[in-house]
Amino acid sequence: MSNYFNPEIETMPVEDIKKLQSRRLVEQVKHVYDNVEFYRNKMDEAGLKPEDIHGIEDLHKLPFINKDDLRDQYPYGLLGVPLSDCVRIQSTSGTTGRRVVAFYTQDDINIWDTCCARAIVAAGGTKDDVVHVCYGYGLFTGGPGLNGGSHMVGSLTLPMSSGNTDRQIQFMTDLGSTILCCTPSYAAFLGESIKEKGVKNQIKLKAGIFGAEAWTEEMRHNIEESLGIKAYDIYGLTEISGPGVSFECSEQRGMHINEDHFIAEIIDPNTGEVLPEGEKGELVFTCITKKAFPLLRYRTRDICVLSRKKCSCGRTHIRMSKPLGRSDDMMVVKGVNVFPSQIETVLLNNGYEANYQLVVDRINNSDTISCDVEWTPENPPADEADKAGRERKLVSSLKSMLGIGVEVHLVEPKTIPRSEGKAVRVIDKRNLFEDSKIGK
Ligand code: DLL
Repeated sequence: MSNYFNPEIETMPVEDIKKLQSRRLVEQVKHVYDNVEFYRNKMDEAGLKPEDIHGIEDLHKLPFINKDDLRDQYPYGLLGVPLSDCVRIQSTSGTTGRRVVAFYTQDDINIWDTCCARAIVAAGGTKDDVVHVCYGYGLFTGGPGLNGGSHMVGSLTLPMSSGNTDRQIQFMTDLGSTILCCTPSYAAFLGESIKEKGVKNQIKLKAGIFGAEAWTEEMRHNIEESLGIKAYDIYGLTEISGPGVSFECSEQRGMHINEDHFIAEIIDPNTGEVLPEGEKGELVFTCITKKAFPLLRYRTRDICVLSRKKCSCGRTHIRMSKPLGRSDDMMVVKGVNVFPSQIETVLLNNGYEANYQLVVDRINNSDTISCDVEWTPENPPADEADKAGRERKLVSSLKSMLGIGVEVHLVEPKTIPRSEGKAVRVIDKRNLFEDSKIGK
């Protein structure tokens, strides 16, 4: 039985993939030049016309786009089709200017579902499987993406969404879920809960597709042990469609990028110079088929390595390592993208200064985030009750900004450690990023 969803594409000779990419890139550049004023202006500024792009060898001539551009163009500035041709939006977390709203035509959704279907089939999924999706549904891309992929494969799809662990386990045992899709930290938590309930012998899971946050090989091993499955990584980002931009095959040595839809580059995050294959740098994606939200040379800020080394699974699409870090200060906490600047905004809006320290940890497979904030010397709390009241107010403002609970402690001025005069803003104790294992 084939473990490819689109065998002819997934195993296409590399030269043919490059030709396909070139053809699609030329069409896409014309599409954005004709339909998106933002791109037209950027290309005009760079003295570029669509005719100057003949194929992937000319990709480096196009300007980069980054998260600030998305913010400036929010909400409709990057639309490549009339709004009436769009059928869906998805969005990242965050209620500040960091929010990204991505638009999809029905064809764009089909492309996204296909990418996720490839990931499910690579993990051994068939129409006879029961795919249990407990990524969040709604604006987050995790639930809808794997849901759509599972439909395409023809599997029975359980749209569980996140939370309510007892119910998850109940459905898992009653309906015989065979493939689990969720964040790796939730998978680890489910593994423990199943053990505590003593129902492991009633679980039929064989594989899991886990992503949206960094996880280590050690965590993979623990999840595989506790759930008795093979655990596969999946990567993606809202801006580029969602999960399924790349996915792991049974070799578990990097994630194959769906190169018929996305061109990947690695650049030096400081200079923007394109780096040769095998070097570590910032991952940049160009969407060559999506029409509603067609990002070209989008800087992901994820630090990765690419490899074209032959993969014994037979797939020819280039592989990316797990993200090895970020070139900005974004953290993924409880599956939510968090920027320290969002926390700063809340503090400033509440009359504090930016003297704070975030401590992020992972305890019993669940992320925790706490924030020490110095009160200002002019406005110390009157007593313990006043202090507790102010902390509660900050907790609630942070919750509405980030969508997750942050523990807040008000502390005396000048008690947060400074390094070279600056407060050390973030201590991430989770140690999530490992060295690249790709191609080794
Ligand atoms: O996290 C999409 C997704 C959903 C991927 C479900 C996989 C599974 P965003 O919320 O836009 O989209 O966050 C994207 O999350 O730039 C990475 O920094 C991080 N990330 C995503 N997948 C992985 C992974 C979704 N497998 C940001 N390993 C990306 C490490 C990941 N980090």
